[in-house]
Amino acid sequence: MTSPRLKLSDSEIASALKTIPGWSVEGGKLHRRYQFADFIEAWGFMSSAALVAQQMDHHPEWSNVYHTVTVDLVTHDLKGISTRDVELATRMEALASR
Ligand code: H2B
Repeated sequence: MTSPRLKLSDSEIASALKTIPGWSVEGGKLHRRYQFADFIEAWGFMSSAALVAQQMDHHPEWSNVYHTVTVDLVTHDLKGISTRDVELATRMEALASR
């Protein structure tokens, strides 16, 4: 069901970042701050992303303040950024732009 988790090298991370505009690396984690129109849009995004995260067995570090959702993705078991972080970021992009 779930895709493999492969830890990425710095150069692999650099090329992956080109596929997910808006994301950067902060403190060794994939990072993005989403701004929605209002709280309910932010919460709707978090609800749908939570279902995807659970399905992937991959859980974000995130927080919400009003219409802002701040996301950090890292693979704790591998102590670094993995293919699954990139996959979750890609899926979050699709959800955020709906
Ligand atoms: N999420 C994240 N972000 N990193 C992990 O290493 C991780 C996870 N591990 N979700 C998963 C759960 C694992 O510990 C369980 C047992 O599947």
